[in-house]
Amino acid sequence: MSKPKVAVVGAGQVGGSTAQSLIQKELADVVLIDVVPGLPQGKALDLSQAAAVEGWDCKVTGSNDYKDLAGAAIVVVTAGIARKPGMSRDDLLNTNAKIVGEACESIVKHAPGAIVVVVTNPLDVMTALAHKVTGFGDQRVFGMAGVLDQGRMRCFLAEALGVSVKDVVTLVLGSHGDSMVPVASGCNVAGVSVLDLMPRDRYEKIAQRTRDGGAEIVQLLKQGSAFYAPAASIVQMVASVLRDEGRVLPCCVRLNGQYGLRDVFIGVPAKLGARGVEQIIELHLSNDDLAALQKSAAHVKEQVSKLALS
Ligand code: TXD
Repeated sequence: MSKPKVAVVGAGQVGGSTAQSLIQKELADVVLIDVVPGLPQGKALDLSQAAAVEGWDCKVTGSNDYKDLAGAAIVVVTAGIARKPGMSRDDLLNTNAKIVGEACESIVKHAPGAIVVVVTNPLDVMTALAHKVTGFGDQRVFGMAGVLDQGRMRCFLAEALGVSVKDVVTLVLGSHGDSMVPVASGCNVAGVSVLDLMPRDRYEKIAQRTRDGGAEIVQLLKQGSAFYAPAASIVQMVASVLRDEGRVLPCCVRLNGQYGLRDVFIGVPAKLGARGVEQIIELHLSNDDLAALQKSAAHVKEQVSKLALS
């Protein structure tokens, strides 16, 4: 039986792991696209052989030609450079804007009906750029970051409290950067508020570690940034679209008045189904959390204005 096609632009660390996880779950046939000759072809061949060993019934191909985007239901954009120790995500702005802009022009040309999931950093700005360049509209262009940030926080809280990650619920809004907004009232263990389980200062340290979660890994790896958890997060979002699951996941989406914000891409919970972003969920936030989200959005707007998009 033929499977939907997912194109992953950028066959680097995140792209390769994403392709692996997509075929492992038998969600889609995958095409990896990269500018480096041989890289996507080599990874695709290796992954095809892994699939043969494991019995995963999916095809993986690699290409240096954007024409091979044709027929993709979803295009995941991971192309660009990653951070080095000491760099912020914003330091990647100009280099990655050029790469993501080009990729999006090719998506319009070769996969005009696709849903676009943006991953490249700085995430919120690149998602705004992809929205502008593709013109695909608010439903079909969104970014991955919140699933990862919430996962990181879930990992830290489960470890601190000595409980299963399965029972920890977290809520992280805002930009995928220093102004990220972990929300204490949205964090609980099997329904019990996290602030009833640990002192506030301990919670605050975990919230800060979540904000710094990417940088902690960059420091350790010394070359490149995180990729296993990012890939797992991408695949959760892609699965919700391909299987029309309607999962409510934190996504970088364009707001249209929700949270008092307009025409800005920022992380909030959204329902993901076959049409992409099917609903934006507006939470009742405390004044402090709302102010933090608005501040985060102001930062994204400022960064977007540096791109001179309009
Ligand atoms: O939460 C999130 N959104 C993120 C984002 C989590 C992890 C990583 N995040 C960002 O994704 C990271 O900061 C980077 O901007 C991207 C990709 O990270 P990755 O770790 O995969 O970087 P690599 O290994 O350097 O891979 C990037 C690939 C590399 O193979 C390049 O040759 C390729 O992108 N590249 C291109 N492919 C296609 N087309 C063009 N134009 C192109 N330019 C570079």
